[in-house]
Amino acid sequence: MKIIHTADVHLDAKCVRHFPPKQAKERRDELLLTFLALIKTAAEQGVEAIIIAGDLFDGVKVSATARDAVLSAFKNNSEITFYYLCGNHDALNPAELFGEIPTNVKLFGNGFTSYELNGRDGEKVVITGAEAVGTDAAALASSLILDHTKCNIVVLHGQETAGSGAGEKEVIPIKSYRNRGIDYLALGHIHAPKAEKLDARGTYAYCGCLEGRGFDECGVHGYRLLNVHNGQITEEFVPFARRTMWELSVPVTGLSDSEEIIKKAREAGAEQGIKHEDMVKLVLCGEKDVDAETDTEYIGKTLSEDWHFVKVTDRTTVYTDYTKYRLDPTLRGEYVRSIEEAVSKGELTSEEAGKMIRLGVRILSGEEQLS
Ligand SMILES: [Mn+2]
Repeated sequence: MKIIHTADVHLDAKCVRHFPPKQAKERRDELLLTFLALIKTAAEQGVEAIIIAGDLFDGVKVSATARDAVLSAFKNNSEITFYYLCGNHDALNPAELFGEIPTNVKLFGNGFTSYELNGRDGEKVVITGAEAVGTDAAALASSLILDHTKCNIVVLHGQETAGSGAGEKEVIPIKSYRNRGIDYLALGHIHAPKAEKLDARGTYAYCGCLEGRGFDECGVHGYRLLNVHNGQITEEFVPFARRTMWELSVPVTGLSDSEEIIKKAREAGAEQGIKHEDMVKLVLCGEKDVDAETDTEYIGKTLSEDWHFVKVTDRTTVYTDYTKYRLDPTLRGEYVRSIEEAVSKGELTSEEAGKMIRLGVRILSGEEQLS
């Protein structure tokens, strides 16, 4: 029997922190499309259950589009049982949100609730979960009672902790779940995938979010596929996101213009395996010579033909070679020398001086208009 573990889909998340409005809307649509694609894949592969370990929705504002699409997908895939445990972001009660709960959708409450899942191949699993929001984590852990002779999956949503969880909410004291008869602890809340041994018997795992919503969610995203055979669970992480977010650092030290930076960024992207459909935050770093021509807008626009979306962030420091201007008889030389003097007197920091020189030299060379 195959089971999918997903979580942190965050449907209807605004996505505006990292993207302009157009891309944010596109990303919102894609969160929904990928979740629906996951259900389609599950149906095609004969997956019998999908565990949603919290944060299916992002908050109180749920669009009619997302609500209706999710409800239809649940109803149209009656051969799959959905175990939907609400996380801290699922602000709305599912029964109120959907107006009905299809029979193939199982919900959890504040205390542990167990469901028996009988596979078409005769495998049996008990799926037990509790919505930890607002409950003392240590008390919740101690209230778990499982039949050790059965194959047990436990579902929780929260931040793992090495502590006892006493007096804490929305945390999961991992050690309190050891030697409790758990074969697989399906977790949600942390957005990067992770799996570790729980004890001699079981594994605990975060599946991570299904799609990155911004450049703070870089890296591979997908779901975990569980296979139950002879009462034993084996699992694997399956990459599934349609786009990967990347933060790509490009050192520009020694590069003299935008074209050279673009070339270097393309090389770095190819080295990392960035694909055409991916989204990239390009971070220019290192020391930029004050004479170097860098047009971040042009760089971003050019690379947007290589990758789906590119945001350029300039974190370079400016390097000024004052010796080049010592003998420059023009107004530009005069200007740079006056700034050098101000730096030596401590009236300007070298960073401020670099900015002034960069702008001043371009204006004096007629490249920039003083407007
Ligand atoms: Mn969460």
